[in-house]
Parts: sequence; C-alpha cells; structure tokens
Amino acid sequence: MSNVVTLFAAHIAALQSRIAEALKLQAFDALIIHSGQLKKAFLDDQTYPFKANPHFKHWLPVYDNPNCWLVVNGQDKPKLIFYRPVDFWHKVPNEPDDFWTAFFDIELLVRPEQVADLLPYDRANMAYIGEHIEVAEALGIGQCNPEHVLNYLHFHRSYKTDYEMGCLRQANKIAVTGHLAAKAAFYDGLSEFEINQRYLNAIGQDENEVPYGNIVALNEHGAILHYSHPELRQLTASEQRSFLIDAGANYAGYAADITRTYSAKKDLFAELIAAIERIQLASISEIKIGMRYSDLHLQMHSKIAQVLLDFKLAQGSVESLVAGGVTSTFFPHGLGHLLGLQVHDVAGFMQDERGTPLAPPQEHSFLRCTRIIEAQQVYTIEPGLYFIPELLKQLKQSPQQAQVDWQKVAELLPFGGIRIEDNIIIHQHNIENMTRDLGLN
Ligand SMILES: [Mn+2]
Repeated sequence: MSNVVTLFAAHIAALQSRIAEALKLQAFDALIIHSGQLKKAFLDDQTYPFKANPHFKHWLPVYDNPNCWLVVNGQDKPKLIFYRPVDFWHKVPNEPDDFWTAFFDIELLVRPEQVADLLPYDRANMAYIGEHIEVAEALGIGQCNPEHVLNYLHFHRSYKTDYEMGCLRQANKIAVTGHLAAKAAFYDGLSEFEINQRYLNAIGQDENEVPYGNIVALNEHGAILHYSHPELRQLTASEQRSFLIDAGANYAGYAADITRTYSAKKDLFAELIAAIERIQLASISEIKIGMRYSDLHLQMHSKIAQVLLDFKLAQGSVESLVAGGVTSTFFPHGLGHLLGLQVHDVAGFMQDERGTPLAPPQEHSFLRCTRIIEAQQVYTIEPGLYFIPELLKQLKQSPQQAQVDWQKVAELLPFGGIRIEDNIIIHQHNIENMTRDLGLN
C-alpha cells in the first residue's frame, strides 16, 4: 500500500497532462466525469450491482459509489463531488479521508439531484464522460462522450503509470491467494460451487466485487469457455479428472485475470497441461517491444500445432495444421488482451490516439488485441487447448479430419480443456510476470 501511495502524485500528474492534451483536440473548458447511477431491474425495486465508469475510477480508488462526479481540465486541482446521502437504509460511505483525498477539492453531495449546485455554473462548453446522457442533457452539459476525446483517453489508458502497475500487482497478489486456496479445494474433492466459495473467501471479495464472474470448471466443463454455472454436486474420487479455474481479483478498481488448470492424477492430461505451460512461458519470453500482439497470437498457433504433433493428436506439418484451421478447433480464442481498469481493457484494436482501428485477422476474429507491444502496457497471455464437442464435430466434417487421431481425442474429451493465463507488464528491458512473481506456478 505505501508503495502505491507514493506513486499516486505522479499518477495524477500524468492524468492531468493527458486531459490537457485531450482538451486541446476539441477545446472544451473541462470534462465532467460521472461515476454512474444505480439501475433497477425491470418492474422491481432491486438494483443491479454497481459498476463504476472506468474513466472515474482511473482518477481515484473509489469504485463502489454512484452519483459521484469529477471536474477536470488538466490544469486546476481536480474537483470531486462525493456522494454521501443521509440514509438509514444503506451504509453511507465515510467522508473521504485517505491517501488520495489531498489531490482533490472535495464537496459532499447529499441528494443526487442537487449536483447542479456543485458543478461549474456554465457547462455549455464542457463535455460529459459517462453513461447517463439524459442526466447530462438536463444539466446543460454541452456534449456527451466526444469521440476524439474518448479515443485519446482510451488509447493512452494502455500505458500504465507506476501507481497503476502497483495496483495491478496487488490485484494479482490477492488473486494468487485465491488460486492457491482453490487448488487445495480441488484436491480435497470439493464441488465447483464450494471451490468458488473457498476462492472468494480466501480473497475476501464477493462475486460483485471481483472483476468478472469466476470460471470454476471440473472435467468436461473446462471446455465451456465462459462456464458460469458451478454445480453443487461433489464428485466421487473416481469421477474427478480435471479442474480449470479462471478467476481474478480487484484492487483499487484494477483487475487481475488468472487461469490455471490441474489434473487429478499424473496422467496424459497432466502432461498436456505441462506442455501448454511450456509454450505459454515460451511465448512470454519471445515478446519484443515493437511486435504486434496479433503476431504473437499467430505464433502461438504454430506452438499449439507442435503440441498436437508431439502428443500425436494430429499428424502433418505445423503449417498445414495452422492453415487448415485444425489449431483453431483446439485453440478457438485469442491469446489474450490488455488488462487494467477493465478486465478486457479498452483500445485493443487502436493503432493511434485518433482511434484508428486495426481488426484482427479474419480467421482470428475472437482476438481482442492488435496493438503494437510497448513499454508500460499490461497484457494477459492465455493460450489454451480444449476438447469442445461442437468444434470437433465441425472438424470431423472437414477434409482436415484425416489429420486428427480421433481415438486420442475421445480419450481426452472427458477432461474438458486447458488454459494457462498470466498477467504481464511490458518494461523497456524486461517482461515482468506478475502472476508468477507473486507465487503462482
Ligand atoms: Mn483473460
């Protein structure tokens, strides 16, 4: 924590200069950034879990308080309007008194609709950054989410300040604790549901605080890429084969996103896990500044092909397995993505601060990133190898089916799949693997 505190001043200075540059693009007087509002379910008095506007939580570690506002112009001390209602039904947040409070002029807002009195008087030449356009219009704010400004801010969000890197390390540290607890719970034979509970217990966060829904999958469920229905039933020892867990943690609004796969026994599947881990680590070690992320993804397909050949799951050349789409059957998702305030951080396709997009290669449409890899960026690297019935069925109907050893595939089908995912920081002279450095192997 102390580390994070000392880095906060430089973080705010960096955001101030970004805002100053962004405002030059469209000559606004200021940006008015809204944390958001609670939303009710249809015909209900119950609200959805609150997710703060990432542009808001970029400035301060407040991600659980709706109806807050920031006014920033890149020069003056940022103004924070902090929502603190009089309310005996809900817990009211304490008055801000933390390492970050000195960096803001803070005013307390008791009723959301009174914000007009606390915002600058003339808002015609200001821009609203937030979700609730009707609120911005009612407040007479000149423009909503101007595209040039958003593109600029999104592109630059990919370059993390030292403070942000500190937060991402902390998020990883917390998630690693959960992963170790979940691994132990798997080998203790617990159900998916209980393993997930153990994970959340270990990290001290509930399912609304973690940055995405945990994927806790036993056996065949590992082949469902976004499996989200953990079963209550405990497997018998003989039913236990494999365990895939994709679970993160939140720290100060920043996300960790980590995946591990385990085999119940020392079997073929365990060897396959070790092989995927080797190519995952090899891929990280091959990253060079200036490479395009999508090229790293394409190189992973060659590595997957080699694994298929080594394990005699397929035959032929690496080139033919990649070109014929065989590797895409076993590895149907992208190699990874930018990570930060959002688990799939914005701007994965942006090639410059004007927002010029570069789409992924046509055969790899699920890839979330085509950026040039540069220092201060944070990525996940998450290759996988799965036995997905629907995709295997399609492959079986293609000419490439002759390259596949279907008996071997049938043998591995009950294990679901493998994914190994680490979170890395690109530095000028090295790649930092936060996940492994913090003790998850
Ligand atoms: Mn991920």
